Amino acid sequence: MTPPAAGSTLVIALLLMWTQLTAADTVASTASQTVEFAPQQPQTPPLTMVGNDGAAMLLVPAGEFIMGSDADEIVRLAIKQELVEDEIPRHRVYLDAFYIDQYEVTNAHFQQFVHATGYRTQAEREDWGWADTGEEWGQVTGATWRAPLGPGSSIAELAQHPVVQVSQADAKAYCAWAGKRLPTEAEWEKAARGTDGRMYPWGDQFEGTRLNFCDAHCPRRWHDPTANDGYRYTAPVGHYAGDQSPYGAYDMAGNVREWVADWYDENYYKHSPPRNPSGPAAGEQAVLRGGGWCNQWCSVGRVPPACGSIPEAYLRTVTGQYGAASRALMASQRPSAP
Ligand SMILES: [Ca+2]
Ligand SMILES: [Ca+2]
Repeated sequence: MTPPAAGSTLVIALLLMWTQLTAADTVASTASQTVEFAPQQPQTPPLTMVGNDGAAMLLVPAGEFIMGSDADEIVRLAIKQELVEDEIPRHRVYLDAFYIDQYEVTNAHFQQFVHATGYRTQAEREDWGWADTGEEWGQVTGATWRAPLGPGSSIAELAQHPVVQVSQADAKAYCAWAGKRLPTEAEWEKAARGTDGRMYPWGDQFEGTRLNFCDAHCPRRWHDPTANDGYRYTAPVGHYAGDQSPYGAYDMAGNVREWVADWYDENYYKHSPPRNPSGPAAGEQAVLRGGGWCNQWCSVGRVPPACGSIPEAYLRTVTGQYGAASRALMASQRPSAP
């Protein structure tokens, strides 16, 4: 006779346990000293938790969501289709439940990681980073997460701002230290837009007061002179109550762009698997998601290629090594599907 599979054995054991409890309950009710047994209820994962790094995390329940964009959205938003071909079409994707950081990783948390491990970022080892030089980006010697704009700058007043000048490899090292991993692109997109296919974390209409983007303070020629978000570069994480996703994650439209785990393939959305997609098996560039302080939005025109980005929260962007924060995802405590 073929032995039962391990799963079957578990089911049988649980059923036996329930039978014994029921019998014991009956016996107990007739005894002089009553012992009560509460029926076991299915465990519902908590909506929030705190990671090993002390960062707040949010539950994104299992289920389907709408990923990507359709050509009609591109027309409605007056975006050139060739710039967003890589996020077409809209398609349904199922994801298991997961927890994701509520905020971009801060300088304070990254500093904890560095103090604990002695880690040196890629920019520190190579002694340069892409940094703002006034009108454009430039390769600036000495620009690192400790000195985001190069020599003379510091993070002394920026403890609650997102860490920048980190490569995807740096972000992965941070996540490993915190017992987490980077979100997949699909996980990031669901955490940002919820299940209904909206274009921004808050809805379908761009509103320049809801996020840190290239406003009147921004040192780029494509800045929006009519908007004032209060910050020339990064803002403290969670500063904009309006830039909050349906699950409660902040700054997924603005502030800094964020590393995800996936390799980039411009055709991936056209053939990605419908359940838990994890990106192409290999590639040369990694995906960044969301907009940043230097990005303009559809209300004010196009982002030049020098910025390396597309001004929609859900448009897929590719970039080089530096200049983004990471939003870490907890993998080791992934809950069972509710
Ligand atoms: Ca700004
Ligand atoms: Ca962001």
